[in-house]
Amino acid sequence: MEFVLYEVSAETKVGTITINRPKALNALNSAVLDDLSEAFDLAEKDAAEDKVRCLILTGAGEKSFVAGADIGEMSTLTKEQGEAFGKKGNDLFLRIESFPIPVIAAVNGFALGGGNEISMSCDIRICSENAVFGQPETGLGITPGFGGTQRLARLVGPGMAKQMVYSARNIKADEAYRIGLVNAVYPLEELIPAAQKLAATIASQAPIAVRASKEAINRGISLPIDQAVAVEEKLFGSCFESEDQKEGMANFLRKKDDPKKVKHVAFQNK
Ligand code: DAK
Repeated sequence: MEFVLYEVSAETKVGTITINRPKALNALNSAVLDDLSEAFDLAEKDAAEDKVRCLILTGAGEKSFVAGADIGEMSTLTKEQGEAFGKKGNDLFLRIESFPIPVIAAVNGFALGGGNEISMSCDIRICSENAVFGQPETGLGITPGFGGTQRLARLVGPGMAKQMVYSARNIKADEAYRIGLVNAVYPLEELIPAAQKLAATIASQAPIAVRASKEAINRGISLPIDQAVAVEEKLFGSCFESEDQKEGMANFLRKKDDPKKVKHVAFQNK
């Protein structure tokens, strides 16, 4: 992969995917999208083998997470090529959203257009103090095209999403935090350690339960509540009789009997 790095910590079972095109502020061209797709293939294989339980997605350098789709490449696209480019991005972003394990976006600078959109396809966003978010597309004569109109409205509400999209105005980290676009803001040098800590905490919970929780939230969010709780019921039920469920609950009961019996449960993903 020319533009993407993929690393795994065997100790914490956390994988990190880094978009590595800093000279162009990690803008997404077709080659980057292809490399990202390959990195997620590797991560999916590792997740199936229980080598990775949580992923971090970040950008190389200290200035930018992703400064959007590559404007140079887009400027010369025909309608057919534009459609193919859009499909490549949308397929990838949908895949990240429904990826079997959680994905944390560690936003280390600009997250504009497709950059904000890829961060919104992740489960959780945290960012550095120098992060800048925005959907500048209306200023380029297009609408957001990688799900921005849809995911932004779901995350921050239609009023704030409309303001950001119609005005093409960027917002800084503190405002992104205030409107709920990111969960936390850190000094730049603390961002990756914080993402690793959060990812390791997630990776230490029962994997079957974490995956089922992700599926329940994702599938339920666009359903009426009666259907959404039915989805939850099924996924809740699916955790029972797993070794992790039995051990997790037995551990709690042991603790109640005798606090000295407290132990860390190393969940087996079984
Ligand atoms: N594309 C290509 N190159 C980019 C880029 C981008 N989006 N953003 C930055 N770069 C490049 C610059 O051209 C420059 O390259 P050199 O000139 O050094 O070769 C280098 O990165 C450094 O950028 P600057 O010199 O501009 O750095 P500054 O600090 O001065 O400014 C900036 C940083 C982020 C404010 C500025 O670079 C900027 O405004 N960048 C563009 C941001 C933007 O508008 N992004 C949104 C793109 S629109 C679709 C689906 C989705 C999309 C499209 C279609 N379909 C369904 C078909 C998505 C659209 C978008 O994302």
